[in-house]
Amino acid sequence: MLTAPGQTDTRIAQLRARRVWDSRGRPTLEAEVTLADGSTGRAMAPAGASRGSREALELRDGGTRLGGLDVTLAVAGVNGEIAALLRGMDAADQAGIDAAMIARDGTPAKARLGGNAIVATSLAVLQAAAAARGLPLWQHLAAGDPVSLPLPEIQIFGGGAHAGRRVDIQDFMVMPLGAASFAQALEMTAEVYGAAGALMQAAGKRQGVADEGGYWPVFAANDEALGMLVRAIEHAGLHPGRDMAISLDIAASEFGEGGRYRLGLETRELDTAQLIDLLGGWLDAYPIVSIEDPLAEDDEAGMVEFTRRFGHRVQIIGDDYLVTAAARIDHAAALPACNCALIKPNQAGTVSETRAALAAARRAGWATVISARSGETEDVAIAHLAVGWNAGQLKVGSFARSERMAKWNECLRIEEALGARARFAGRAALAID
Ligand code: 2PG
Ligand code: MG
Repeated sequence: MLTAPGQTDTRIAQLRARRVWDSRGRPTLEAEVTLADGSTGRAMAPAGASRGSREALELRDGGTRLGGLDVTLAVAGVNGEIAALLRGMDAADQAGIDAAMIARDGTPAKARLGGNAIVATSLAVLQAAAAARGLPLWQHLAAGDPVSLPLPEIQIFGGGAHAGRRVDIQDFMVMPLGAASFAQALEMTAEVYGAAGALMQAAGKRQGVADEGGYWPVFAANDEALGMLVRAIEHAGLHPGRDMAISLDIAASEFGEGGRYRLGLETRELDTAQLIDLLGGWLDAYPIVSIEDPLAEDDEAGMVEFTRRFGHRVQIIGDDYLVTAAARIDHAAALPACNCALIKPNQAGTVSETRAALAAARRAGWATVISARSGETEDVAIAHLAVGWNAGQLKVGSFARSERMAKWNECLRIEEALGARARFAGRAALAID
């Protein structure tokens, strides 16, 4: 392929990976792509703690060093096999590049080359293609279609697998429904996060933060956290439900299997119907607008029943249950189970599969939430995916720790760049009216 002067040459000239460190101080990898015209793109792989069993698998070294978590094999795979495969391919052909990596890996869950190696490479290629066009990533992705700043879902208390299972429920979050802009949404969030910290302090319960920056959950019962959340919203001078609503990630696969749920903070083991009733009681008592993974990933009948009972009044997000897989979303939509999909690029393993999952959710008439992982980095690509794909909602953890704030702050930059054209997705982005 010859390029005329002034044109870009988006063939991949070089791909390399290096080991870097994530927000939990664990090894992860960064991929860096250089194109023939000199454009570059870089991306880091995040890592989950509460993972769905059908997610793309991370390739970790195993053994005893660094807890078995090192990524030298994954880095070597990028520098060797994947680099040889992609050299000379066109970075503008994301689908072709992702398909080539999937085929070369040859396993259903990307176990051989590693979902971590593949997703970092896929995102780095995407970044390089945007750079070659001289466009910010969100604009490259939008391809002229309408975009919006996402309604954020922000953690205030972190629990479950992110806080030593101090409480059962994983994410106690807020959503600033009354905001008119992304900038205002963050300002309202800052007031609530500050108020929650002050209330925890006054109650003698302020003991630092969990993995995603939410306060460490020193509560005797799961619903004590919900009460505290409502008080924090009120102390911030906001109206619970109208200005600032509650969103939960139950992450039920972490404490449930085979239709039995063992909640450490409740007095008994619950079956599916009892857990649904418990959560239904919370929906009645608190201004909750969104709930993620209310049942375990293996409890499909429970998901269907929960959706039948509450799908008309609350957003029901599938995370571990759907694992950012278009086929699983199609399947769930037909049941129906859920009305919203969590979209995590590293669950799918490539940009193309992530985009396909988003498209499947859209076809089903569902809402979508682009999401970070509990192990994150300073990479802000997901902020651009949320805007450029017009996903409507974004979940990146709490309102502390810079691997979280970097993403929120990137959205502020994009909102500013859009100027008068900026549109905030707001309340309308939810799966419910
Ligand atoms: C989730 C995520 C983010 P993890 O369950 O939605 O909170 O957690 O990355 O540990 O899977
Ligand atoms: Mg989740």
